[in-house]
Amino acid sequence: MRLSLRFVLPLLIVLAGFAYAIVPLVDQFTQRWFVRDMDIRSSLIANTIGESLLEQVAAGSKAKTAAFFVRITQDERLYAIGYCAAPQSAPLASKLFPGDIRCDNLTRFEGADKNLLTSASGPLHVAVKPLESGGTAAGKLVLIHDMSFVERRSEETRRYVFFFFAGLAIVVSLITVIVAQLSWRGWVQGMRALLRGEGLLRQPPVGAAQPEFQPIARDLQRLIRDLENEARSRDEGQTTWTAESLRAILQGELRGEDVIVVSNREPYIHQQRGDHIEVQRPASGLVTALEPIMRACSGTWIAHGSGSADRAVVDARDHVQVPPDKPAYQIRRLWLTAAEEAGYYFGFANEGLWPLCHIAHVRPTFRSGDWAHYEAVNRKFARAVAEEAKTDAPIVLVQDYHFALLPRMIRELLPNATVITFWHIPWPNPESFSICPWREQIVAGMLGSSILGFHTQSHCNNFVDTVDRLLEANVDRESFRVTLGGHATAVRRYPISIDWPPAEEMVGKPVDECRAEIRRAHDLPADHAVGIGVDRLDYTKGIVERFRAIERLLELRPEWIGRFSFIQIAAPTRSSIEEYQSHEAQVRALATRINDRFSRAGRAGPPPILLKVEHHEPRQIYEHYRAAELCFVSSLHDGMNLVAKEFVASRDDGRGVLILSQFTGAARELPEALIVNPYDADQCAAALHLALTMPEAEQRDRMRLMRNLVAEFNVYRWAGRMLLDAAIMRRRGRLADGAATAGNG
Ligand code: GDG
Repeated sequence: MRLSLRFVLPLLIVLAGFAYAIVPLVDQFTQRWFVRDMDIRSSLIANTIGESLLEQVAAGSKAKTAAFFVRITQDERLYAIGYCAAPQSAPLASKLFPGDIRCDNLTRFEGADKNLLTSASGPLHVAVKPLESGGTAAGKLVLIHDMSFVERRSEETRRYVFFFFAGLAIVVSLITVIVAQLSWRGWVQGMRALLRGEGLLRQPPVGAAQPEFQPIARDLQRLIRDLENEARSRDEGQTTWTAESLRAILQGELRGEDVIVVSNREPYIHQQRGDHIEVQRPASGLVTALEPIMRACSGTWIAHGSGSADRAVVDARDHVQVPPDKPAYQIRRLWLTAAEEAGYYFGFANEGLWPLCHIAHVRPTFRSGDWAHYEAVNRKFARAVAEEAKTDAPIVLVQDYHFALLPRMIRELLPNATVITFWHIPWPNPESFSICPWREQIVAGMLGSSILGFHTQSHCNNFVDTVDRLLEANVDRESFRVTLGGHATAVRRYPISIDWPPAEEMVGKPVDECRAEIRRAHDLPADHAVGIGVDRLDYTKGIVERFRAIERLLELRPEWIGRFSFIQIAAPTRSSIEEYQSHEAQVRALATRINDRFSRAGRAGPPPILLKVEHHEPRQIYEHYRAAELCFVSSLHDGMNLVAKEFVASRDDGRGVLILSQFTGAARELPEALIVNPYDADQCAAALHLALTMPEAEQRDRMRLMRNLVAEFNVYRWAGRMLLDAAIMRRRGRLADGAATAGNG
């Protein structure tokens, strides 16, 4: 429709122009040309025949003159001829000479524009030419030409001109259509690229580079980015991030769109305990962070059903509503065979990618069989996403290193989905990552995401460097956007956090009660100093280094022997992996050795290390945080570390000291903690002593600053920022699609 209009419109304009302006103009011109022609012709005839005519007139033979006239008027155009010797005389004239031309009215026809006469036989041209003989006037010759041929010629010329203009109009229309098509497509593509943030610079709209547009495109891009940043900071400045504000974003910005989370670990595990079923919350930072978000948005969480009673509680479509006491969203459980779990989860994810991404000096193990399972399980989850999606454009939050291939697979099944992938662990430098045999596939799989998030800017930098090293992708370091095969991924930093304010059930019990109960439960005197550590029993958490630091404290500051104990909550994790088994054995042995050493030191009293290798409920963990003088996080490498933030959140009494490894993402946000190098036992021992002796006022000052930060940068902001960015991206996408649809219409 649009195309035909573009074609027909110029055509109509040209033809109408022809009818109204060109035709009269052409008529006028042709007539003027022919009149001039007739004048010249008449002068020529007069000059040629003038002399012999005068001779015949002088000879007085009227018959000869008539015959002379007949001969001359045989010329098909010369209609009639006449001679006036004087104004009073009658004209000597040929047969068709019009009667209304007389010798006394010849002056009527002597002006340039007065020489036309209309007769019964058509238009006539009258030329009056004075004759001379021997230098004196000798009458006037009247030459009358038939002008009807002018009409015919004019008609012919009009036809030619019409065809010429019609042809011209078609050519003009075609050119208009082609130019319009090209520039519209270019404009649409340019706008799309701009909206994607790639700019016209990276993908010139019509193939060739257009350097003259580059500065404009760059300015435009910058302007859009500035506006977005402004909007962002306005959002951040104004919004207090809570479950409610997150819900408002989901319902407002995202118009209640379909939200699907995919993670390996499920947020609620149903375990068979004898004849009853127990619901367990797993020890996982990821679950801790996502659970409040899912409560807020009521979506679907797809995860591996790993509990012994998981199958018993699901419906026919493998769904179960959670939390059990107050259902707010649903889990879709996926069942894995033992071989799949061994290859995908324990093998490739935890023996390959986990040590690959953490600098903890444990070598990764790569097996092609594990890789095959990893690929197959990722595909299985992709199919589940497609099954669970209620629209063709859901928002899918893909969690962690178990699903590096999933983003691309989802995009293949649901090209319009907005895939937000969050990588909860660090991303190593390109050299380290390159030892993975399937490095390219992993990176390309992740680049199926719309947004790819890491905790810190250095992880983003490492990822972008890795892409640059491994793939032929377009890497824009200014906007941190990577384009692979025409699809763009925004690589962004979203530091994860925790629920704020902490739930009443976590901090409801007064600190004094917590102190008393925890000491009582562990057989510690009421005034005993307590330190706390809470981790999965993972070699990256630096539990061995932590114990060595405690040992060093007791060596350097023996006054703490018998007066200070460190409670280590160590949740069993990945225990079928050999590395984890030997790590657990090492941790247990070290705790025993240190406890033995300082019990033998002669001073009776509680052991310095209380190692609790068992699962705890979040409420119990918070009770421990609130009971302790200090919390020690000594990770050798950690994406963020939520324990540090939880400890801060739990201390509404303003007391307690956080000792935090410099190799955690959290160290960048909590500089008021005592930041340590976990490999430096002396430094850590000094920090322990400092924490145990820190004046209350200093504790409060540090704690206040840290609590302010965690309150402001809570988990709702983490999720809200990602979802807002996704909303902006979807809006841009819709704009670009709208423009493209309009362009194709
Ligand atoms: C990854 C990254 C990143 C601990 N023991 C038990 C238990 N926990 C809870 C803690 C805390 C969480 O587990 C552990 O948090 P981390 O941050 O240390 O997390 P990782 O599991 O290593 O997770 C990490 C995190 O993802 C989030 O992105 O911070 O860097 O490695 O919430 O309280 N919870 C329960 N029982 C326990 O025995 N229920």
